Amino acid sequence: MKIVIVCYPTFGGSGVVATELGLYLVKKGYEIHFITYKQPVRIQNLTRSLFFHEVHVPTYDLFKYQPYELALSSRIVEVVKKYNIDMLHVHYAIPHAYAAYMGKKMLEDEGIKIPMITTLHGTDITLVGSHPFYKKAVQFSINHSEYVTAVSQSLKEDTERLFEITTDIRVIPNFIDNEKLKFKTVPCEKGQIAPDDQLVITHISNFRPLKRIIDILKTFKIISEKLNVKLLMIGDGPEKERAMRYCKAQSMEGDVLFLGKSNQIEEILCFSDLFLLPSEQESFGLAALEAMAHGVPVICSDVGGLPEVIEDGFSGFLCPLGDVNAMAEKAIYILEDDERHKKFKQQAFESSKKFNIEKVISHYESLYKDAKQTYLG
Ligand code: GMT
Repeated sequence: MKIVIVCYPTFGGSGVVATELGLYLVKKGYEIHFITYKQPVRIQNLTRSLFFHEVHVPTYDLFKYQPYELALSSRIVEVVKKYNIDMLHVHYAIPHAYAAYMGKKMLEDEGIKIPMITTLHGTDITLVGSHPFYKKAVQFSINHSEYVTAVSQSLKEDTERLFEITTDIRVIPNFIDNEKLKFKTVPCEKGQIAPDDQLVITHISNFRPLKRIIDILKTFKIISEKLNVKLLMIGDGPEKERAMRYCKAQSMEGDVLFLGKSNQIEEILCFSDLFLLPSEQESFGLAALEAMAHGVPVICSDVGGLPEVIEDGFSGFLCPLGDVNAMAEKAIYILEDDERHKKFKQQAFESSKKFNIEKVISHYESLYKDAKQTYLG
């Protein structure tokens, strides 16, 4: 089967999920065509069944905003015709679902029928999509997708609450490739990062306000009064500067390392002892699942889809939003006792297996088969 995947090519969760899905499908014999504005970060080599088609947006002075959707729709039409594509799978509704719908309609005009699957990831619904300036167009493109999936039950419910949805939304959670991790021989050394006797607490995100970066620093400060710990802050974004200033003001600079965007997540998670994710909203929390798959317990806020990923008291703890004392208390509880820490690490790993790639992707595959039978005959 030949599938076009439209996604963001960046480090963000939706792009990572789309890329890993495509790579896995290639291994299973599918022909996958990524369409986006840059080669996705997790794709190293293109092959005979793995293609990348760049979307170019010519700039013109008249435009205050360059028309990316237009260029994307045209590229979709071109690729579908050239490679005889069977279906479109778009990740993140804005503007991908809208652009794909336009592509689908243009193709229809030429007598080519193609079904479209839209996967909702979170902020495309909760933060951006439901904004009155976008809502109508987002709702329209969701309702005109042949299939719609959401990465958690919580996101499905949010979508149905915030929009007037006429299409059935199926929940297909995000996934992790435990096998790939098992055979990856990354050196697991703290190196210069921390001495052997120091515990490492990690956070990975895009440092947007909803990640509540200052809560991480406050939580860490309380933990550091009891235990010998270091905090690794991975990623980049608008809150990073403020966070660095906060560390300086609190004299925490020596204990908190800002490592920026990294392609070496596995190397870092390998020696991490705990993961903090105090977000205000999180439809799934892929970063938390990645941590768990590396045997790292997670302390996070009890919001959105996080309770579907983290089992309270087993793979970590869910705490009330903004309650830095509760988060620190749970973190100390896990870290202060070696045996307990080991148990939580093992449990976090066990818990991650629920989201094994093989199992989860079979749901996408059923959808593709169904779409092919129903719409292509
Ligand atoms: O975390 C972000 O803000 C990035 C965003 C994205 O679009 O990549 O993440 C969303 O999609 C991820 C993959 O499905 C989910 O794991 C994240 O929870 C979700 N973020 C939010 O809902 C805030």
